[in-house]
Formats: sequence, structure tokens, C-alpha cells
Amino acid sequence: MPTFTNHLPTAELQALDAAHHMHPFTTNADLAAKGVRVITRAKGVFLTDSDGNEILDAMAGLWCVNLGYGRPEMGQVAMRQMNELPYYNTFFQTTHLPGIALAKQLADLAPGSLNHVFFAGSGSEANDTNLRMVRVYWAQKGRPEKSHVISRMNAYHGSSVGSGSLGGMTPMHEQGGLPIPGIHHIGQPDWWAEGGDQTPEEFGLARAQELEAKILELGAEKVAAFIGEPVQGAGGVIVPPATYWPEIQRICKKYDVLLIADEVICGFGRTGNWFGSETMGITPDIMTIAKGLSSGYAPIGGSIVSDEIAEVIGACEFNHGYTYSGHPVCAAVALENLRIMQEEDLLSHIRDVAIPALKTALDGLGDHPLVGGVNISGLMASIQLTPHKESRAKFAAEGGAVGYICREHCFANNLVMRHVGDRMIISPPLVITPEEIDIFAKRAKQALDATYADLKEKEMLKAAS
Ligand code: PXG
Repeated sequence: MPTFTNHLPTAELQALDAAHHMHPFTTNADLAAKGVRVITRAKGVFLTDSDGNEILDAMAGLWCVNLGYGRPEMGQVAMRQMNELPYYNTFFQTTHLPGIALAKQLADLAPGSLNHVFFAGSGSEANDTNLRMVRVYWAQKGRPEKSHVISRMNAYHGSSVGSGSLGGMTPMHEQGGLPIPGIHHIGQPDWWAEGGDQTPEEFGLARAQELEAKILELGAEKVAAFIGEPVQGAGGVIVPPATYWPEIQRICKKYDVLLIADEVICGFGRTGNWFGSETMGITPDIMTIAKGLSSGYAPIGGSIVSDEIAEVIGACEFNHGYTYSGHPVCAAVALENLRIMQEEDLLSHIRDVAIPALKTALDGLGDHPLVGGVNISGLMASIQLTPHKESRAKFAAEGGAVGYICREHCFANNLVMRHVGDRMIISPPLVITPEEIDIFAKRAKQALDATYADLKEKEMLKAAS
């Protein structure tokens, strides 16, 4: 069997990668000059690179490896399914056992009347499905003009043309003609950065009421749906004030606007419940899922939809689907992931062990001169870097410059902690232990100290005026 353990020297791997591999969300020319880090294997919460360094992955890959790396059961299930039925489609009056079992399992786990699953290969695909599905839903109900979707600035819903348009990332919209028509963005509930003198509660309410204003501006008869992540992930782990989501739900109900909760990051335990919607106390009509569904071991996503939507969509032919919708190997791997989560009672570990330990660790970092505050929901958190805590000041340097410096110190110190602007992001595997959280805290503190020293030397501790 081929193995990638006995590999070429790192420099040669880097050269080959630079010559042929185009990386997502990367200035490839810069990366080629710098040299990419080659990850060769991983176990638990640690990655190993081609030079043998052990790196603590506080991001669970890209917010997805919830079970941690190297669970042999996952590979065994994949192999068994590959041997039994590696592929079959679900388009033409056929189905297969992993698809049936996973849809049933998700219906059991999902709240309320969310009992039906449309599978996709990723979160982006699932959100494209949602965009079309809500439009078809209203068209079927004789209201084709109810087709506009409202989202938030700085939201992340994927990278395809549809899902990238649903998202509110300016750098994405600046390339390739996004957003497509019919999608509108309101402000995000980011109190730390945008709340000014309002209390978090006042600000949460005000930001939710932007939805009502936008619906009234467009006309409720034109608005199909609102989409939001219960806690914005890629936008910087933005935990909305407690007033936000109940008001959003109220407004959606009042104007007959469908509520899509994008659970791609929040789903499957990340916020301390099966779904972020439960943590936020909302009942969506559709949930987008991916990432933690399979702990990233196989690419799979989907939309879990309500009885009402499934009934309306089910009365017509929905001309939509992906070759790999419900791929049997990916579905089997997802099922195994959910089985392990349930059998090992991962939710209790998250709630009773990991969340308290992470809170203690982050509290310990709170005194650091660079740390202005911490956003935390379950096992996702962000540390806000600031030159001046009391005023929640931004740095005079370009947004993200300080975050990048800190990220570089983390990476050099064998810690993966991503930056979003000047926020440091944490989303570790959900199996992380208190001892591993201690290692995280120690490496994070060292990286913050190194960042502080660096900023001081470069005279970058100044606040923006
Ligand atoms: N919704 C949400 C909330 C996400 O976070 C997607 C949809 C799209 O999923 P796919 O599987 O198509 O990637 C995501 C993905 C980052 C980062 O740097 C975050 C994501 C993807 C890539 C990078 O934080 N989130």
C-alpha cells in the first residue's frame, strides 16, 4: 500500500507544491516564496509536519475535525462501505442504506419539525440548495416574487457563486461579480467592534431590527428567507447579544420569512448543544450542515428542512442535486461520527469538562495587555487584540496586521490559532482534554508575549484615532 510517511525532504515538497498546487484564499506567489508547511499526519488534537514538529491544532482543521484526528473506526467504516457499495446515486428512484440511515439519524437529532434531509457535498453546495429551495418553495405556493434573501455583512456561507453571494465577505464580493442579484446584507451583531456606547442588549436588538427595516424596504411579499450563522465563525466568532436571535425569530414569523440557520460550524456540538439553534433558542425552517457532520473525515453536507417545506417541495420535481448528494461512503463515515459522539457522550465532555477548562484558560489570558476581551460560545472563541482595552480601540495599523503577526508567532510556537482581522480564533477538536487546553494556554500566552514585544519594537502599539 502506498504511504506518504517516507516522503521527500521538506524543501522538495515545498518546491513541488509551489510549482503545481494552487491554495484557496492564499496569495500563492507569496506562499511559494515563503515555503508552505507540510502536514504529514495527525492524532487527537496534534498535527505532525514533515520536519516532525507536533502542532496543537486549536482550529480542528477548518472548524471541522470535532472527533479529533486518527480515529481508526472512521477509516474502517469507510473501507467497508467502499467494498460494499462505493457509489450509487439517489437521483433516479434509487437510494442506499447509508443515505437512509443518515437521513433518519439527522431527523432524530434535529429540533422541531426538521425531519427531512437534502444531501450535498459541502456547506457551499448546501447553501446553494437552500437558495434555490426557498425560491421554489414560495413559487410552489403561488408567490414566485417572494424570492429575495437577506443575510448579514461579514457572514460566511461558502465560496460558490450562490453561497458566496449569501455570505457578506467584502473581499469575496470584490472578485468575480458577487453578489448575484436578489441578496441583501444587513449589519452583523458584533458588539465589540461596532456597538459603540450601546449596551450589548440594546445593540443586539438594534441589529436585529435592521432585518425588519430591510424587509419593509423590500416589501415582505418579496422576501423569501433570512440566513444567519447562530454564531458567526469565519467572521471572527461573533457571539450575538442575548437579545438578537429571539428578535430575529419574531420578525421572520411576523413577515412570513423563512429562517435558515447555517449550522456548518455551530452544528454537532460546537456550541455545547447538538445545534447552535438550540443554544440560541431559535427554531429555524432550514439548517445547513457540513463540517462536523463527518468530523471532516469525508466531504458531506446537507440541508435539514421542516415538514412543511419538504411537503411543498415534494409536490414538484425540484430540478437540483449533486453527483455526490448523499455519497454512501461519506454518509457511512458521518453515521460513524455520530455514533461515536453519542456512545462516548461527547456532549457531556464538552459541557462538563472542555468548556469550563477553556473558559478558565481564556480568563487567564484576559489580563494580558493585548487582550481586550473574549467572545465564547461552547468550544468556539475569539480573543480580541487591542492597544487599549477600556475604549475597545482598534490598532492604528491596517486591520489584521497585528492579528497576522500573532498568528505567525502561534504557528512558530506549534500552535494553530487563526486570525480574523485582529481577533485570534479558537475552535479545537471537541475531544480536547483539560491537559491539552493547558498546553494551548501556555503556547498562546507565549505567542501573545512575543507579539507584544514585536509590536513594541515596531512601534505598532498605537491606537487608531
Ligand atoms: N457555512 C459556514 C457557516 C461555514 O463556516 C460554509 C458554509 C461553507 O462550507 P464548505 O464546506 O463549502 O467550505 C462554511 C465554511 C475559515 C474558513 O477560514 C471557514 C470556512 C471555510 C473555509 C475557511 O474560517 N467555513
